[in-house]
Amino acid sequence: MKHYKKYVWIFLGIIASSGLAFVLIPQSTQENVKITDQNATKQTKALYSNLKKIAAKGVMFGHQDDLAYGVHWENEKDRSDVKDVCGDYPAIYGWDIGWLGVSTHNLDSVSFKSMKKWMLQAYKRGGINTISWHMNNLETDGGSWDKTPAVKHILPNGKKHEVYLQRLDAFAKFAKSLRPGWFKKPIPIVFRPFHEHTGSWFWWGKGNCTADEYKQLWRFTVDYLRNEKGVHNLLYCYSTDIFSSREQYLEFYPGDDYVDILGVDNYHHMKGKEGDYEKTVQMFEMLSELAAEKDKIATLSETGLESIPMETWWTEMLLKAIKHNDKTSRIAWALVWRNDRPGHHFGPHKGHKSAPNFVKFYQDDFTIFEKDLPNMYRFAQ
Ligand code: BMA
Repeated sequence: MKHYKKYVWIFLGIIASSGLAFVLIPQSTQENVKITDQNATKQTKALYSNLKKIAAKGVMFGHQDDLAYGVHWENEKDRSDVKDVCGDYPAIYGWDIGWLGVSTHNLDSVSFKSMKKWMLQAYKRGGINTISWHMNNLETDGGSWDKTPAVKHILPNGKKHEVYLQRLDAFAKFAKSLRPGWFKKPIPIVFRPFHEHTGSWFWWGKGNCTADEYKQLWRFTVDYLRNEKGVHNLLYCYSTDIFSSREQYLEFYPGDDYVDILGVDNYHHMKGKEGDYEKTVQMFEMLSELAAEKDKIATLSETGLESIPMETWWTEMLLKAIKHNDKTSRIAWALVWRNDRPGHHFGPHKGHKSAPNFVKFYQDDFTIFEKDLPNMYRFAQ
């Protein structure tokens, strides 16, 4: 009997101390993170909170398809053109899921199975993954660049709505399958659908759908993934192409409750032509102001100069514009597009004439690569 009492006391002690811990450890750090999905995993909320913090300290470097292939190579274990040049991996990894649900490979021949493997590798090393979606035109079965109006048809009650749901189901399955271990939750992802809509080259772009249709599509997508499919590992990034006013940036904006990160894709004004630098700085300033007002994160979600003919592009164009002033330097990351072949690459590669300048960019105290990252998936104490 006496023996039994001892265990009761131990049990009560444990309950009391965990209650005390509950009171003493501030839950606020977690609960206060206001993101689109209030039921997002703890790691997803921590990522958002850490992205915000790191944005104030420097700019993270990102590269599309970094681990999948580079100029003159494909599918080599642990290889990366960026690492070949500077010795470290990018902090941000871009992936595209165009053709998900209809093919085993994406539109650039990256198999989804390998993509998943690379995303998990990046995560385990501490890197951050972001997904864009060059979705086919669901009205015609053409590519993203087929401008036939399709948005109105894939909205609820539209004739292609069911097809859209199938695509979202495929994505939900993919997103939920990104588990780093048997009992682990899926890894956080920055999801950036329907990008560059201020341009008119995609079927979801300006001129091919109305702003209202776009907003409806965005909200439907978020609600469906979050509420119907139970996907809770996403941060949502809205990204336009170049813009020249706040009004233009916000014309298709679905609302603060549906967006976590404000992005811009800027290739047009990154060419080193007269006026480019000023236009880029202005745009970064507007983006940074908007993000600050909305208490969100700003990013240069895509950029690059095809095949980088300007040898000093890394420090004299990209970094200089980001470091221009207090506002521009709040850009959290800059992601350059893929390294496909000598005539179509946006990252550096070994032997390329911009490689020495990229090393300078890498060595700059303001740039952040994978090894520089703190643990992005834990709330800092
Ligand atoms: C474009 C080009 C294309 C590619 C597409 C989607 O900018 O790189 O070759 O198919 O992006 O990644």
